Amino acid sequence: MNNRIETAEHLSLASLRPDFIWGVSTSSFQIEGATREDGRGLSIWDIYGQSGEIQNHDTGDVACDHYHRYGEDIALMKQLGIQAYRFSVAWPRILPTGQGEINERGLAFYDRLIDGLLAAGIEPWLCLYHWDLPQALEERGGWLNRESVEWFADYARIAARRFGDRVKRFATFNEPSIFTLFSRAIGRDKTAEDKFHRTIHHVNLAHGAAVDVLRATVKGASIGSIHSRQPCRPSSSEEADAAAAARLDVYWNDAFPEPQYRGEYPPLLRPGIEPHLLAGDLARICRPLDWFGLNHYSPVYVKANPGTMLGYDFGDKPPGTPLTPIDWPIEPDAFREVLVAAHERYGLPIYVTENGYGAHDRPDASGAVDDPERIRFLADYTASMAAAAAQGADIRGYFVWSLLDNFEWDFGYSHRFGITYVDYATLRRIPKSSFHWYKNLITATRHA
Ligand code: IFM
Repeated sequence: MNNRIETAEHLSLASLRPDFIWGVSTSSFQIEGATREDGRGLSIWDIYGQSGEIQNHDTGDVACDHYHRYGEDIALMKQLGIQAYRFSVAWPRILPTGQGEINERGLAFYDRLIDGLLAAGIEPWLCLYHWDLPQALEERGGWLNRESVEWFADYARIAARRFGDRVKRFATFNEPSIFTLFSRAIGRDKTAEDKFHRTIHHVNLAHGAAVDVLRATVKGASIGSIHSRQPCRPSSSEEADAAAAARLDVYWNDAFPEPQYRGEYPPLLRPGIEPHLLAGDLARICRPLDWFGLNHYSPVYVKANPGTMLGYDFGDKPPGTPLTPIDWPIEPDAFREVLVAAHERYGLPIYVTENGYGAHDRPDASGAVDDPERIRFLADYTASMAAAAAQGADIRGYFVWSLLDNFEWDFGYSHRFGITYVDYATLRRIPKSSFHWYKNLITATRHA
C-alpha cells in the first residue's frame, strides 16, 4: 500500500491557505469511558446504553478509555503532526447533575488533557456540547424546558472560567440539527411537532447565551458553532419526494445556522417556532461569531412518507452511487458545493470540523490495518475542499472524523470512523494506513 501522496493530489491542495490548520475531531461520550469514575454524573447516553437498544448492547462505559489513555492519544496526535484537536467536554463530568455542585475531578481531567495538548504543540478546540446531556436535566424536561438556556449558560461560564486561560477556540454545539431530528424524545415521536420546534428554539437560545458568556469571560476567544451540512435530495423524480427532500433540507441544514448567523428562522419553521418565540429572542440567538464549523459526509436521499412527523423517510440512492461500507454515498463534489454555498451564505471563515469514512476495518494477519478506501475517500474529499477554496470559499482548516474508532451512537462500536484502529478487547491503538497517509499529507502541505 502506497501511503505517499501522489503529486497530483498534492498539487490539488495548492489553493489552501499557507496557514491552513489540519486536525482531528472526537467527542467526549464517544471516546472517554470512565462513565462512573471520579464523580461524573450520568448522561442521557448512559441511560440509552442501559436500554439495550444500542447495536450489540454496546455502552459507552469503557469506550476507548481515553479518560485514562489521553496521554497515549496525545502522543498519537503529535506523531500525526496535527495543529489542532477538537474534543468536547462532558457536561455531566463537570456538573454531575447538570447544575449546582461542580465536580473538581472532572475539571481536572480536562486540565490534564489541555495541558498535555499544549505541551505537544497542539491547539485545543473545545466544543461544549456533543450530545451527552446530564440525565438529571433530561428529567427536568431537557431542551424542552426553556430553563435549559440558563443551565447551558451556567455550564459554559464554568468551562470558560476554568479553561479560558489556555483555550481560545470554542464551539457551542455540535450538529444541533442531528440531535434534535433524531433524539429519542422527539425525533422518534412522530406526533411531537410542537416539542420539536420548542427544542430547536431553546437550543438556539442556549447557543446565543453561551456565546455571550464565552465572549465576556475569555479574552481573545474565537467562537463558532458546528453544523451538519448534508444536501437532502429526492430519491426519485416524483414531485412528492422532491417536496419531502426540500422540507427535510430546511430542518437539517438551515434550522440552526439561519437564526444563529443571520438572525431569522427559515419561513418553513416560523409557524412552528412562533408559539415559543418571545420578544428579543432572535437577537438573543444571533450573537457575533468568528467562524462557521461545517461537518460534511454525504448527500442524503429522501422519499415522501406522509405518515411521519416531517413527511419523509430515507430513500434509495441513485443506482450506481458509490457507497462506503456503512452505505453512505461517496460524492466528493457535493462537499465542494456545500462549502461554496456556506461561504456565499454566511461569509465567515469556515472550518471543516468533521469529515470521514465509516467502515468495518479489521487488522490483517500481520496485525496491520490497511484502509486504502478511506485514503481514497480522504484524498478525494480534501481535493474537493481545495476546489471550493479555489472558487473563493474561505476555508481555514480541516478536522478528520475521527482520531480513533469510537462509540458510534445507535451503531455502538460496529461502525469504525477512526484513522486509528481501536482493539476494544485490549484497548490497543493501531494507526491505520490512513493515519500514515494523513501524516504525510500534513507534512507535505506544511513544507510545500
Ligand atoms: O460520530 C458522529 C459524530 O458524533 C457526529 N457527526 C457524525 C459522526 C459520524 O456519524
